[in-house]
Amino acid sequence: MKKLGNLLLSKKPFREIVMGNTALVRAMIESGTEVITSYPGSPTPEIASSISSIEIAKRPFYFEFSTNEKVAMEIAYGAAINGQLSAVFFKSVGLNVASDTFMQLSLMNIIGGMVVILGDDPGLHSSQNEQDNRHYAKMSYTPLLEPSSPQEAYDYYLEAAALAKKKHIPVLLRLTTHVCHTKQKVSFSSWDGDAEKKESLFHSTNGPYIPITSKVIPMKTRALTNISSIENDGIADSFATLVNNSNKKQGIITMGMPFLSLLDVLSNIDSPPDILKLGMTYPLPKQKVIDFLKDHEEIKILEELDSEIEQMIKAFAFDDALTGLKIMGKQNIEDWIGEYTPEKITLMLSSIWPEMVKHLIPETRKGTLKPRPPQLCPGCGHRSAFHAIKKALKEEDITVADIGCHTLGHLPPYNMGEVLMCMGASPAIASGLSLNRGSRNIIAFMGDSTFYHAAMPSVVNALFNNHDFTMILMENGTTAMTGHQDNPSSGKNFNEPAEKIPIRKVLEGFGVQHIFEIDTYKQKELTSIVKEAVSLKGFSVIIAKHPCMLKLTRQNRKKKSHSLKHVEINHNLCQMHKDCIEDFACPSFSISDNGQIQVNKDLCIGDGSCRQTCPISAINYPSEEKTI
Ligand SMILES: Cc1ncc(C[n+]2csc(CCOP(=O)(O)OP(=O)(O)O)c2C)c(N)n1
Repeated sequence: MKKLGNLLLSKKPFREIVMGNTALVRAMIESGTEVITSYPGSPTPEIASSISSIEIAKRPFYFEFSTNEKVAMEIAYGAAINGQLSAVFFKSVGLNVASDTFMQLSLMNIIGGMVVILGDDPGLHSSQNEQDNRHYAKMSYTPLLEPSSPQEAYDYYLEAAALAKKKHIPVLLRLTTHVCHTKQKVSFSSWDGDAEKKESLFHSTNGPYIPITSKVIPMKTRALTNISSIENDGIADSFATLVNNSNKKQGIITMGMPFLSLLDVLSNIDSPPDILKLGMTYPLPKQKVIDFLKDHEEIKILEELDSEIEQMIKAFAFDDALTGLKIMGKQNIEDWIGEYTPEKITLMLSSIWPEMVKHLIPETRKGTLKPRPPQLCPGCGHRSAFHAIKKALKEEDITVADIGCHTLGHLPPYNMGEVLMCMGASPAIASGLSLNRGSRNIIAFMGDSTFYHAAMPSVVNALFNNHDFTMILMENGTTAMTGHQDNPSSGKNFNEPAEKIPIRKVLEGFGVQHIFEIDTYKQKELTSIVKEAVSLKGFSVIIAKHPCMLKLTRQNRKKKSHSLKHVEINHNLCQMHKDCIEDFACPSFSISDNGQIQVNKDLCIGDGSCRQTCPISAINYPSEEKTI
């Protein structure tokens, strides 16, 4: 990692195989970005991992993981109106959280410039929806760049930063999962390494910064004027590339990852269609698009997710009264869903131009890899919690999940969490459910990062409006789902040790009357605490804590003295109740060919949380094995 850090700080130009997320960090350094903020979410956390490879004292910028995306964006904005070039990055749905702030950004005179990096997730590799954030660009009058490769992620960041600085605006840089995670040999430029320390430049007269009713119209006019100048002054044009220019009949307009898939598909075709590859997709390079339309008889638009570009292009054709031209965008529901892989593009093209691609229709991929369903890790405290909580609840009780590793509790055999929405939503949804709960108990689950991210207002609301349910706060001291980023209950931030903000004290400060706290490995006690909590009138909270065992095991493995324990089944005792497999469901257990329960030593971390689940204590550590 240190090697990567040194490379990222190299003053000389270099070429290196890196993923898109890492290429961005070098671009941040070269462009003189001074403040970078984020909240973790796939596919972007590796931007932070790359940052962490640079020694703190040598980082030419400030970086923090903030408590949520809105806070992250506001910090970046604050820095940018003080003259510092800033960037904020997060996953697709992060923009929903940040949108209340984001929608005003283009109204302000952001003197330092600001780049908003989005990790959209077509194909839902790790998200709760497949939202297409390009809508936000149009909605907020913010220019939008869409790189298709790590090289372009780097190039476009530099362009985005330059544009943001020049026009004092926010610029959106939208990457998708594969652009973030693909590796490519990227050519980087030099860096002079002399980040000049600027003075604090904020002054209210630099504004406008106050979007109150009477002042917004000129601010909006300025935002629209900026967009119009980017469209008309050749800036959007400079990101458009014509690939092939020899097919007067068929043309394809595309961008981002679909462009790369398309190149794959067309590599074997003798007379491929012309391609107009767009880099800026809002505003569109209008004249270039119109010229391309005029030059062809049939146009296919290939864009993942929604029909953003298609609608704009069809409007251009209409306004320009282009006739005799066929523009083909989305043709069926599948076209709106998932990544545009080479296979998908081949199928799409074969339905419109069968002659062209008939020899390319791929064989349906045979499933050679066994699907690996998501599951809680061996030793996960959440598993112990769900196992214990289930014992305390009645069949008709209602459990509301939240976002995090603990979401996996909805899977069998736990079936804990029958409703899920977005980060921090469970307490308020539980409040709504509790309004007519009858004799049913309502339980909301919550992770610690999520508590600080978006749940506190609904916890306060539960108290304010006297809602009647139990929240189980699964505290593992980290943001586990996205790769163990620190959060306010971790006792450190990205850069240094930080005062741990104890959830219990926060809840006490809010005035929660019924707070229980227990280690989730104490399953019996947890079961009785849940029974007690749900029997109480009003809002109660159980802090069900246990450190994230994946994180802990990794840390321990680095220690030389560490030796890994495993549990074993005492086959003399085992009566095949199978609670360890069927109820507790630790992936370390399975049935062997001879019909006995076996422990997979590659998976077992020896935590022993399973031992209490066996009714006849047949799970032991080797040294304590009992015989009948
Ligand atoms: C608005 C938003 N931002 C980020 C994410 C990505 N994300 C998924 S789970 C999660 C955090 C989970 O951490 P925590 O609540 O502590 O639960 P744990 O995974 O540790 O159990 C995040 C940040 C998201 N889904 N939505």
